[in-house]
Amino acid sequence: MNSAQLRRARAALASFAIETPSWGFADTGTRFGKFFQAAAAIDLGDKLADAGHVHALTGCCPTVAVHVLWDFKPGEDPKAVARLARKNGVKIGSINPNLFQDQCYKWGSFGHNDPAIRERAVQHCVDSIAIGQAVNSEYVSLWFADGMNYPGQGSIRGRKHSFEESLRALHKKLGPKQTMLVEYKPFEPAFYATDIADWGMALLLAKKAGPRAKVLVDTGHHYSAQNIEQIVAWLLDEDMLGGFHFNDRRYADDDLTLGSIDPYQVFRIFHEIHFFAADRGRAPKIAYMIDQSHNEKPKIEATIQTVVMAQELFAKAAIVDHDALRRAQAKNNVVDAELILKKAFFTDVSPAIAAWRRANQLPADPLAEHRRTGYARAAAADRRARRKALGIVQGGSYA
Ligand code: PSV
Ligand code: MN
Repeated sequence: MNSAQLRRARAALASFAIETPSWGFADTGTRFGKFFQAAAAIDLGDKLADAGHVHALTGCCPTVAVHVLWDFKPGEDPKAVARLARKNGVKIGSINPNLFQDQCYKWGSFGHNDPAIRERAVQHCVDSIAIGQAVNSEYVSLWFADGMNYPGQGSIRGRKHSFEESLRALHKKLGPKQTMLVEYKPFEPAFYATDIADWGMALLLAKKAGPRAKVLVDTGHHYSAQNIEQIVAWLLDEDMLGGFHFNDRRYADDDLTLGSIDPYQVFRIFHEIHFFAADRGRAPKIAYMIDQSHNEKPKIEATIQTVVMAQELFAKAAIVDHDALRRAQAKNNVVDAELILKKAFFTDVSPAIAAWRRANQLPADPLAEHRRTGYARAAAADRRARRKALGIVQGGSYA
């Protein structure tokens, strides 16, 4: 790396934070089964402790996303949760309402044909907005399992109208500092027609909802050959990119560790963001978040791997030579333009990362340091004993 690259990579690292998901620390799995881990978090206290540990090691994950139904007991004081987060060295980040588990949502939530169910779903989101305000969180992140499994089951246009109406009603309840993120996903659990199936639908709905609604791109929620960075560039240009849920994938929404399959894709996404910032002279405001659940890897290790990979790829994308790229593009010099991206991708940015970690009194190797601390071993012992005391029998051995 030359000194200009070092400077740019350091500046990028200083500006980069990524939110961890509370659910990524707990026992989760596939719809076919779960393989339990002794060190998995049992409750929100454990999740926040794990998130705090990851932040202490990486210096890059100051906030934790929470899922309202999974993390908040009925009647729980959100301010107490915020205090617990602070005690663990983190803050509560995006609030994720849950519109897919209650029995009443069998035929949908915002897209349900019964106005009473739609109202109930909107009310749950209004309650989530209030939680967000109590804990000073900026983002309410909406994902809908709504859709249909069979042709003819319902009116596609009717459901679209219900979404428009409910999202507009919800937008009115946002506080002045809150942003509402609309996530899309082409499949699962609805396989014939998901109501918000792609970025175009999310974009239209967000635009109709109001100025503080933006699109959330979950990298796993795309068809195999889809060009995600193109979607990102378009959303940026429209000032409609609100945030990311990062993960990698091979076939569907499989939540693999970021960059484990295709790090170059993540690099290309970050490149579009840095290139946009260079052209506009301002960095866009984007909520970077992880959305991964790990069934095989130890959860904290997988999270650290993801964070470290995200930092590395963000730094690599920051050193793309934008002037040279613009010149190559102006001359339609395809080979040079491509090589400019490749050169940055293959540059070893570890000197910049090492310097940034040193400057922030962080361990040089967060994963090695995590293993050295014995945190997972201690968590496993503690949580195994607490499960026993609580009478939680999950079967199998807690590896
Ligand atoms: C749905 O697949 C999703 O991506 C949404 O963001 C949910 O909130 C999250 O996964 C739950 O893991
Ligand atoms: Mn997601």
